[in-house]
Amino acid sequence: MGSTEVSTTCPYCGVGCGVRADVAPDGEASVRGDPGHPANRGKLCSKGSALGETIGLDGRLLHPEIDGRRTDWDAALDRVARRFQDTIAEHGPDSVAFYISGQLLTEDYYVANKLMKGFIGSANIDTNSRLCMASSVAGHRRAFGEDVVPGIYEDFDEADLVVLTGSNTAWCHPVLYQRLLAARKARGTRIVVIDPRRTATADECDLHLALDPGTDVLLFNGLLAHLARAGVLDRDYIAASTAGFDQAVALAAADAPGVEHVAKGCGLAPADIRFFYELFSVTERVVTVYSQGVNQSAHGTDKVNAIINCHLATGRIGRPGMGPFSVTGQPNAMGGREVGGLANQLAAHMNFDNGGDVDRVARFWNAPEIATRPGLKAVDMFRAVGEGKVKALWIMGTNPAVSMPDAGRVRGALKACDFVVVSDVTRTDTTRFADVLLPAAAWGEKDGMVTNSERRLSRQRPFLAMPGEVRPDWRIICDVAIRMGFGTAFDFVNPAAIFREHAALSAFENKGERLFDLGALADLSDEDYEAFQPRLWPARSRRQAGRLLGDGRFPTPDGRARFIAVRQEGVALAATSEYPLALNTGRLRDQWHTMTRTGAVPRLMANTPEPMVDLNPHDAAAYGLADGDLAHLSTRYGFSRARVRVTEAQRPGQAFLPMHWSGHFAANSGAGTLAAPITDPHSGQPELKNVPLRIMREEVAWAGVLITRRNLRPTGFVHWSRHAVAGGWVYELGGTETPDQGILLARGLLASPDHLVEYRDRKGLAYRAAAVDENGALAEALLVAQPGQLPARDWLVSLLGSRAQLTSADRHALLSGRSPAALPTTGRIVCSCFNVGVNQLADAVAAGCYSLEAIGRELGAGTNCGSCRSEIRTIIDAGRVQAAE
Ligand SMILES: Nc1nc2c(c(=O)[nH]1)N[C@H]1C(S)=C(S)[C@@H](COP(=O)(O)OP(=O)(O)OC[C@H]3O[C@@H](n4cnc5c(=O)[nH]c(N)nc54)[C@H](O)[C@@H]3O)O[C@H]1N2
Ligand SMILES: Nc1nc2c(c(=O)[nH]1)N[C@H]1C(S)=C(S)[C@@H](COP(=O)(O)OP(=O)(O)OC[C@H]3O[C@@H](n4cnc5c(=O)[nH]c(N)nc54)[C@H](O)[C@@H]3O)O[C@H]1N2
Ligand code: SF4
Ligand SMILES: [Mo]
Repeated sequence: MGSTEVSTTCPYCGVGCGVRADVAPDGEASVRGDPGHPANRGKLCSKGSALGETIGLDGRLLHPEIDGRRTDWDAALDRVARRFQDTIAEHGPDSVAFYISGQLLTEDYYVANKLMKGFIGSANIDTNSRLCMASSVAGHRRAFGEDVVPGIYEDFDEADLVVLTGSNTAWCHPVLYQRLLAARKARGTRIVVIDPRRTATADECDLHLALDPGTDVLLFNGLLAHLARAGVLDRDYIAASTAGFDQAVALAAADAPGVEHVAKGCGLAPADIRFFYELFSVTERVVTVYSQGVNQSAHGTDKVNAIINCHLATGRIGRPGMGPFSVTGQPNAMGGREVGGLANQLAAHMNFDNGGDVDRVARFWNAPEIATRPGLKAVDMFRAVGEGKVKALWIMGTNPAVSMPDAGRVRGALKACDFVVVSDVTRTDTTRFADVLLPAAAWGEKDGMVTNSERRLSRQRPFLAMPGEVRPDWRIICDVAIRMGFGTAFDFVNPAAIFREHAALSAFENKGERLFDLGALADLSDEDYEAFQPRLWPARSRRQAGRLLGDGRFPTPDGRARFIAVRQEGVALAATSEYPLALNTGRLRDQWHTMTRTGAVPRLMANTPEPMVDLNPHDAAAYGLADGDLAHLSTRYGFSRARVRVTEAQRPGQAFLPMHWSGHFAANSGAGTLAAPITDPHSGQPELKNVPLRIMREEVAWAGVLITRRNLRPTGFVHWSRHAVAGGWVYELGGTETPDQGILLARGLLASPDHLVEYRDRKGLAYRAAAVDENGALAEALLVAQPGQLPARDWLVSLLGSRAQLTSADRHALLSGRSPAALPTTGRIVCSCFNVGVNQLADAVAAGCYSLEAIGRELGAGTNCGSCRSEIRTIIDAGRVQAAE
């Protein structure tokens, strides 16, 4: 392919930014924000801007494998089809399952769903959206009758109050967050952040409510009761458009009898709650944005409905600048919900429990064997795999060995399962369990549709040739379906053909009962599909859609929305003396999930190169932990290790661990291993934000660092973690053995222990070694010392990147453990768009740059995606304090 620019969509978060990608004739790819895309108008965040650095073929799966050995596609597809057929013949359709992903494109998702529900005849297909959006889906269905997000991004521009609850928007939906900050600048939008942690999002707000974990229902019940008491209700709207108000408000008032009661239950100051309730009361244009702090909860669905209740009571839904707004996580979380990829949905917003839907879909698909009841939801599905009830499992585009709660048990289940198929683009902790491994086409190679948080359909278009033998997911699924004998239903020639059928199904016998309707797109030609411009659904006609539900009519049988009476329940698992802390897990600014793509990009690893657990100073002191110590974390499900970061952002009694680290990046630093498989009764979504935790110091006796060009997976170490740097990798090592033994163990990682310059101190407590390549440039270096005694290594890392021939001064320095010259170290990277480190920032502040603008002018930092601005502000504040002392 040439060097023409291709318009496509970012494969990360649900903001769904448009991307222009360009491959130069020399193969170098570059990306920039698409100024014509309505979701981002040209902007990208740190992850989006680094997309060009993620498309290398390092580590890509290029050929199918059976039992770990390379094979050809025919053999692999035959094996998958035959094993699924045999298992179904012997044990019935419910003995097989698919576990898929919100990162698949709509067409992939559609054929996977059609194959399992329509033709295999089981609904055992669930997706990682179960861990992500299921509570929002259930809450929307309870309140609105259908899984509908009423708002659009313009509501962020037009609101006067934006409540961000359980959403670290600044890091997780950065471009949308910057859009909100721009609106705040222009019109003074008030922002309230509700999050137990003081996140980067809470840095810029009028009020931060650091509520106790899991107490959102009480807070919003209190709000509903307050709205009723204060007479801030839209009585006409409640009468004309809703049902169930009296019961809901009665229960809310009983649950939250007054502000003092709410304050106590949520661990908040009464004045702060009053301020929030007052702001909500007097502001008509309110958007309440929510995400995983709401969804990933044992009471997530109730949280969603407690929020929606307040919007229904004030009639603030679907009008400019108003509404509840569940932001989606993955690039195609919304598309997956459209096709019905969850085990308890059927297809195209049709359901098992809705009379006539099963028959309707069966006729449309010509699928008499269609499933007639819901299948297993993710947590139950893996339990059934472990119990041997599900005997053949196909995993596509997700890494459950890392991301599922109780991940240790999930790995055990995968190991025990008779037949596991994995479609992925790279090796992961999950692919280790694959009997058949299928190499999928990746972003940049794939072709299809995705839908973002505001229901906007956008195209992902290829701009790279497919490497090796990879194939797109839809093709792989259809090829298996054909081999299973379902040929005529899966003889699609391209994604456009699948999309047309998906659109036609959404419009099939739909006289307005289902808002999800793409009827106007059912006859798109291949050329129209190719040229498709981003547009919102519904697409019943050619006219562009906008907000939904603003007319006060809802897709329920009587056209009314439902208030849901909810009460605050206790936490799913209470702290005990053995597990006294509450562990919260979630995301970092620059990483994507299990790091299969972002983990290989040095500038995205630079901000937080190691797995860190955040602790309040009070708890750190109580457990004898200091900043930088290695901690041993355990819950009743498993254990992990991470380095302690002491921070006031964390409230006493709570800890936060990022969800990102897998076995590819650390020995044992997973969050999934610690998380509880306890689920919300309505949505089946697991509680991933609160599990009782014990934390202890890990008594390491030695620490090491290996700086190397090689991509290794160390074994036998108590702890290791690694991060990508220019030219290679840095491995942090540590153990409880004596330093002597530690040195022996660490030396085993060196490529050629015989061609080294080495130094060992006489007491055997410190060791330094380096190996050079045939050109005299540094190939690897190993430093071992007692904990806290490791020499600085920035200069060695830069030597690895520069590939310059070592001077004799360098060699001397290597052995003395001191940098040859006072090297200006950038320090830990804060701004990953411009690669600006904490030391440079501190220097600039010392030189008088006291504002974000001044820093931006001086260093560029913070002027692109903006997601580092809160951290820069902290550095400015610290610098000013120092200057004043
Ligand atoms: N950088 C980055 N961005 C991403 C992703 C990524 O991996 N990296 N992933 C994408 C995906 S799939 C998703 S789902 C989204 C998730 O986006 P977010 O939901 O914004 O991210 P999280 O960090 O999971 O959790 C959000 C916040 O919920 C808070 N929280 C925990 N418990 C409670 C509670 O009881 N009540 C309230 N009100 N808040 C609570 C946490 O402290 C956390 O700050 O991000 C998307 N964007
Ligand atoms: N403790 C804890 N656990 C969590 C969460 C949390 O907050 N805390 N959040 C949960 C949430 S919201 C989510 S969304 C999940 C995410 O968890 P996962 O879905 O497990 O995370 P990813 O790392 O994004 O996995 C995607 C996989 O798909 C592969 N892939 C990429 N593109 C393609 C493609 O085109 N085709 C195929 N076949 N494969 C592809 C990638 O290489 C990668 O292995 O984690 C959940 N788990
Ligand atoms: S905000 Fe960032 S990660 Fe999300 S779609 Fe836009 S560029 Fe991609
Ligand atoms: Mo997610």
